[in-house]
Amino acid sequence: DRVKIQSALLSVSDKTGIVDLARALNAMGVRLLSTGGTHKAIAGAGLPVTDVSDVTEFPEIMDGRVKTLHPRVHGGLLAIRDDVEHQQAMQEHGIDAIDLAVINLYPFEEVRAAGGDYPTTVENIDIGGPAMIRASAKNHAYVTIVTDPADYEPLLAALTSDDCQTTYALRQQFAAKAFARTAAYDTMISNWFADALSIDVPVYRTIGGVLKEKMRYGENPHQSAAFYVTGDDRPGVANATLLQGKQLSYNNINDTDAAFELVAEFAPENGPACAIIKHANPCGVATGPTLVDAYKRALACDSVSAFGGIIALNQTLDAATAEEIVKLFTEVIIAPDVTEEAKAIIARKANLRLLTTGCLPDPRAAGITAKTVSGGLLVQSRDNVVVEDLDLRVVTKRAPTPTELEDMKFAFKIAKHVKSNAVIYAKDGQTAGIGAGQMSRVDSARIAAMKAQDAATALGLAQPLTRGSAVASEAFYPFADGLLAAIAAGATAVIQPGGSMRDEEVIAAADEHDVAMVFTGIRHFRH
Ligand code: 93A
Repeated sequence: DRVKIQSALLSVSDKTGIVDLARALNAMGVRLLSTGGTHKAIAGAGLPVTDVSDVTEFPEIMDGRVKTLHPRVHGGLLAIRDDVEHQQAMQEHGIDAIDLAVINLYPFEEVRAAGGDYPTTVENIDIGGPAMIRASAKNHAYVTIVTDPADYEPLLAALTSDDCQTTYALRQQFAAKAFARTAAYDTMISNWFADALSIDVPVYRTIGGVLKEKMRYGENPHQSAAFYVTGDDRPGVANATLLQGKQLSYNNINDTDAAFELVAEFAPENGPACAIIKHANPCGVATGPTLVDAYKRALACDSVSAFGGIIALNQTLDAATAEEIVKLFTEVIIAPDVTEEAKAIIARKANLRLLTTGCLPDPRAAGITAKTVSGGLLVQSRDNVVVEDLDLRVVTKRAPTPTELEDMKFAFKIAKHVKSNAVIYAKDGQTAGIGAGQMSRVDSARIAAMKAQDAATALGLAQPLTRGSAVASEAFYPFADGLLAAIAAGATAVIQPGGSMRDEEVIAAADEHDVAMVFTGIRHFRH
């Protein structure tokens, strides 16, 4: 199963390590072939290398769009070496076998990320490269395909130790990686089109990404896990900078994403906001006059659950907030930025991960979300509805006061990020109690009220913050019972989608208790 490498085609956009690789291959007696720019780099180092145009006896044309798309190249990669007819074809058409292909692609992802204009981005769609990669990978019985500069070293190690040969197992591994690369490349291209055309629905979109890192384990220690990046430039955990602390775990990444997406509902210019997340659900969210106030107010909602949580901030982490945060055990902080002073304070906790993103993601932006089911993937456009854009309809006799209305909107924003059934009590820009993930809406209302009572006891308050609060439900109340549970907890204002068969009954119950209620017409299921 060993194949001796006698000839190699090198065609790379990322020229990292290519000259060293060419030098080592040359020293082992491998004949080198190369395309324009790569040829220039290798020949420039004084190494013998043949230009691919001399092999094809055809010049590179159309600004390089057609340089390797030729039977002498593809025949050399695809020929079955011990097939008599293939051998005849090679002789007849002057095709030489190519045993090793080293190829990396036009930097489509980088050009896209750098905000390249439409024609530039299109020009960076590589055609010849993927064709050669796929041809080589298909013919891995004979051909070795290397698509990643990180693999030059292992390749050379294998060749050096084995008389310039590769094993079938190694070629298979490289082939698998090669197809992953071309698949991810095309995914990036189709998603770029979807973005460029503002296609908000999951057609013409494919799901896939490039391996960013392997994790030590998944949701549980017996599960393996890896993190793939999709090339989407949405600021967040996938492209954040880790300033300190160890690598993020699978659960950290999931929770950090939930935290940052939630806090991004609060535009920084409207004032500081903080969200504290546990198990992908918020255990406290608050705004405040300063960032440290926002943090303290978020923490007050459920300081017990906040232990070991994830903190997301909508503004630059400052020293005052950092001083408060380090008092409690926290897993991750994510913020747009951090001051030098705050950085030094966080540094006192070596294990605390600190991530910065530069800015917040746009909650109104289009995009997709996906999850797996057995044998399939469910894909949908992201929930980019923002409560400020909704036409809120007052359905009760009493209209909400301006303060109630603010708290309603605040609570509904949070409801979008809480597992259904979600019930959120809020007062003065602070969550008073959050009920998440219950199978019954009444239970969510009760749990939220119970947590508010616990918080009041812990803080030594005379009564829980649910007294005189606004309550949000992410989906309609099917019966009046959930609403009555909220009223029993002291809510005076209710925001919910409406649209239940029993809306009349629910509205009547609100009116009976002089509660103000608005319908959003939009629900935020999160299952
Ligand atoms: O423009 S292409 O789609 N047409 C081709 O025939 C072709 N052959 C190689 N792109 C092509 N390539 C790509 O050129 C390779 O994938 C590689 O990324 C790049 C190397 O070009 P150079 O050696 O001129 O820098």
